[in-house]
Amino acid sequence: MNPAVVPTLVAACRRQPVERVPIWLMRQAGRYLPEYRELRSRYGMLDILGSAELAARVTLQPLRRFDFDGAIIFADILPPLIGIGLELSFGNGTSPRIHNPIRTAREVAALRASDPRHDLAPTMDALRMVRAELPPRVALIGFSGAPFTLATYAIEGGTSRQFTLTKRMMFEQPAAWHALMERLTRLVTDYLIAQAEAGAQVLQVFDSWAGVLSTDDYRAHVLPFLRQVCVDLQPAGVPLIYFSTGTGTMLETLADLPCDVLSVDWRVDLAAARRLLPARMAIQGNLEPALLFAPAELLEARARTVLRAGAAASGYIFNLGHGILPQTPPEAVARLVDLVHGYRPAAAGNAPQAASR
Ligand code: 1CP
Repeated sequence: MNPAVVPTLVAACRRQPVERVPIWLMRQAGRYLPEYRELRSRYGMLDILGSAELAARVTLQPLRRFDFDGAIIFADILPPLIGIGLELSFGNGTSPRIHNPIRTAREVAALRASDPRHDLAPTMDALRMVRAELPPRVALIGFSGAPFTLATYAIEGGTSRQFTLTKRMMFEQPAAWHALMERLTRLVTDYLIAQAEAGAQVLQVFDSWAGVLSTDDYRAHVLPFLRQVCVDLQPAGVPLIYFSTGTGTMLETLADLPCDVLSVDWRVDLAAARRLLPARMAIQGNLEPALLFAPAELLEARARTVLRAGAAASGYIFNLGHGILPQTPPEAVARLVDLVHGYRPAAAGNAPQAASR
């Protein structure tokens, strides 16, 4: 890799001026691509994740079709839980399951120590393989689930609608909750640092279910652990993106996180987010994912609205408000990438804007 080239995505994370708005899409490697479905018909999810060669190949699939500015490593938020003793399976077209969920203080105490460098070695090898293949202008993105979102899977045993067991542990067994969150915070931090060492140039933490909490509970039971992740990651020198959904009413709380980029969902008004968030934070988002099914003119009009608000200041990354949906037509993705790259950000070539608060 040419060390002189700073990928546009990395520059935008640092709020440096860019010539064009960088774009990548959450879940860009996956089920909307026929070449992924073909490979997945022959291999199980854990087989792909256990093979550096297959994981690297899937990571690169969308890059062969689209001019994305980032390649997110093909992995999942749940396999790191295997290392601490959880039994995980992925079905075909069904939600992943954890067969020995954690519900008591005793079960938290019995969790094993995990070294992600060793326990997730194929993912680390895949990162190195992908970095060697990518052009220098494309950033390699590593990721992890956030402690809270991982806790919901560990406690519920799978996906959930009400998250009752999770909230009950939080309220009924605060010591067990605290101990579990501490274990997950350590795991997430070690996993992200290992990915940075293996070549990831940007890291994203997915807190997909954070929006089920009240602001007070988020502040008391989640934020301190996330803050720890952000602080412990600073020495790695890799920008950190925090993504959550359903948290539009908590932006002022999220503004307290010492992360580099906040990724907001489609419910958030981007111009309002710009006003509420501190100028030290870059913003990522937030096109409604279902707009990729809309007629071309509607997709383009709505993408332009997002671009105008997002790219009004430096420190902006175009993305969807959540992951790309499985049935999405790949042609719509191609159209979106062209549109974003054709847009000239108002802040291009200018110094980063002065702090607005
Ligand atoms: O570009 C990419 O797709 C990168 C790989 C990636 C990522 C970033 C996968 C592969 N999963 C994830 C993150 C992930 N996994 C999240 C956070 C992002 C989000 O909210 O969308 C979550 C909540 C999961 C958990 C998970 N894994 C689910 C959701 C289940 C639920 O609770 O509703 C599912 C269906 C999986 C399996 C999975 N992970 C990835 C893929 C392509 C799949 C489908 C497996 C298949 O059938 O091929």
